Amino acid sequence: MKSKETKHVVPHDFRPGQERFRAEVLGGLRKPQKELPSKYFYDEHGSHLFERICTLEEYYIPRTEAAIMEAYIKEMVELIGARVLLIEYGSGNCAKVRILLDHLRDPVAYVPIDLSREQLLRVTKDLASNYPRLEVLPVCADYTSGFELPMPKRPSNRVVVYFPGSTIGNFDPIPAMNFLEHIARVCGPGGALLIGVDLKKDPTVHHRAYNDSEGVTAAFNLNLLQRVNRQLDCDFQLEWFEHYAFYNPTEGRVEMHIVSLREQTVHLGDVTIPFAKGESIWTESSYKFNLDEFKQMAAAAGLRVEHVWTDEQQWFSVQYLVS
Ligand code: AVI
Repeated sequence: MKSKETKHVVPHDFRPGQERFRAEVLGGLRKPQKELPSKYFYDEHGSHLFERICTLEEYYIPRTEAAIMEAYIKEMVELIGARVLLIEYGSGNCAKVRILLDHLRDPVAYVPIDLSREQLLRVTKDLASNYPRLEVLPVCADYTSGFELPMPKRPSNRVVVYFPGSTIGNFDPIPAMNFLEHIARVCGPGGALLIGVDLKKDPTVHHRAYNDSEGVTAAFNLNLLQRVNRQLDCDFQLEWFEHYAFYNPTEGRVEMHIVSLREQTVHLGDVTIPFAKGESIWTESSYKFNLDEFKQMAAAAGLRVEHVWTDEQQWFSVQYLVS
């Protein structure tokens, strides 16, 4: 008979297949402003690079969010209450959720949702041994598309979605609002969302965060082309492309692009993709908010901001929203 741990680490698998990956890459590269979806950054190597970004001095988000969580965890778990079903979108290495798991009162189950199956398998195994009473129900999926949530064995008092790291900033405004609406539906009446939201600040701070001195963000960005080469029979020549990131104050977002350093042609299977010198592929947007902007977007999605915690400099916020 299989051990309890072995049973826990088999994720429900709803990963987008190779066909969808190819269709989305081709669709993006055929647009007048070429683009690639940022969700594809996170293959094994990309996830590893992202973990390194999270340790960089310039990338203030993880440490600022962690400090807010540590300072106010008691207030947070008080609001969340006992016996909740906790769902995390884009759980990554599941490092951030541990502070919640350490303090929540008798959580019924934890559902980490992520695209990286390897990472999910690894962290789910660790969680099962660190939190033996907790039912861990991993789901391997693109959380922006529809999939079924697993049912925990025990009934819960409330469904709480945890969405840290300001990943909401990687959605454009309308999709962000739609996604919050989707979360409100998942939580149901009486449910809640605990979300990390990056705030607008001095643009030079934004700029440094996405142009680090060690070039890790550049490697993270360019790894997307390497992934496309590896998985889709493509021939991007990495030395002829360059990372480019800047803060766009009109739109309130950091834009990451990959710029072609010369006129060139790339082949994806039998499809030819021409690049002019200086032409870019837009790979990511990271929207930054002020508290009122976020409140309004949440309200349009049917969520009410019940509490906001910030750091002293007001660089980042953790917010508790109820449906
Ligand atoms: C995951 N996401 C919130 C990060 C961000 O800041 O937009 C991804 C990232 N891109 C470059 N550095 C970090």
